Amino acid sequence: MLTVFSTDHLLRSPRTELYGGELVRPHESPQRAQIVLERVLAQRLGEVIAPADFGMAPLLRVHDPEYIEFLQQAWTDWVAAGNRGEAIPDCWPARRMAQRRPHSITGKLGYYAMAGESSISQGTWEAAGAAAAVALTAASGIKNGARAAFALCRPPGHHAARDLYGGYCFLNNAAIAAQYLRDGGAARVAILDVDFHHGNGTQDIFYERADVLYVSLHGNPADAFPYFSGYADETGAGDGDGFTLNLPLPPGTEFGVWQDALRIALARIAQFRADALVVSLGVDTFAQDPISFFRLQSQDFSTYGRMLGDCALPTLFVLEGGYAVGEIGINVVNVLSGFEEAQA
Ligand code: Q9C
Ligand code: ZN
Repeated sequence: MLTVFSTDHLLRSPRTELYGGELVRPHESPQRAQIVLERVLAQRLGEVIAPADFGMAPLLRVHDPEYIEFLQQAWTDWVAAGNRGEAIPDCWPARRMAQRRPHSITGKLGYYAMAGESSISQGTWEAAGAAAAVALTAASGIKNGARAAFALCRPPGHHAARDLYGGYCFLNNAAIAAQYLRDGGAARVAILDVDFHHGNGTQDIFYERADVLYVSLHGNPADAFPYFSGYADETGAGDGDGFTLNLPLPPGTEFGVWQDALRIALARIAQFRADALVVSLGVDTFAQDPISFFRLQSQDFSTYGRMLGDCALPTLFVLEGGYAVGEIGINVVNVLSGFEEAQA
């Protein structure tokens, strides 16, 4: 399987994450991608290539132009305003308040943030742009007939909506890739989100569309981030009614129960008759993940990788979360190797 990787992910290396009332070292760290890359190489998964340049057009198919300008300018504006720490919002357009875009950078942070943990620091925009290019390059492999490709990208993307960042995400890499596949001729694209967290951004981007199916297995939002998205009764709207499927699962969920939900997800994807599958591949479902509450073991990632391979669809894997850094490489590559075993 082809892997696409850019060292430009290193440009996203903030010092802080707002966590438990403290500013801690971020869970979403540069080390994550380096460890996944090492495992890809050690297991000889296949060729590793650098991304091509796709420019801004594919980003603007998914994201709001003013949001992109905000991301490009946020760090510079934050520093110019005299702030000494990293850029963190502290005021949001909550219920019954004006939903307007302020001039002030602090106001803009609140306007565009769906959560407050993800500090913006120097290089965040450049790294997010490189991650989107990684996803697009892997998607172009699928478009050109590859059976599978792996976008080894960070920062992750599935919490980022058309004009929202947060949950460690800035540009929605999987959504940008799915839209690119649609624009390249795939009539129907399915997105399967196996990250522990609900992909509120991806759901929102495609919520009123019947050409991109969004299916997610995740920690019940009543108990888990992002708290305000991912309930089972969110099923799509308008033309997209019935084209979102959320399968929330409770604290302590073991692989057997998770696998039963995956079977439901895969049955819906088969019924949809997708031309291509995009997997939002977060491995924060792992039992030892520091911020999550499912109980998958490393061998379970191989088992479900084989189930994905059995779908026999052109499949793009896009890296999302996974914060047990010691095992992230093993768990990610177990999914990809399981997928390839099923192919064989
Ligand atoms: N107590 C991704 O996996 N904070 N993002 C959770 C838990 C945000 C996760 C706090 C987690 C974001 C891509
Ligand atoms: Zn996650």
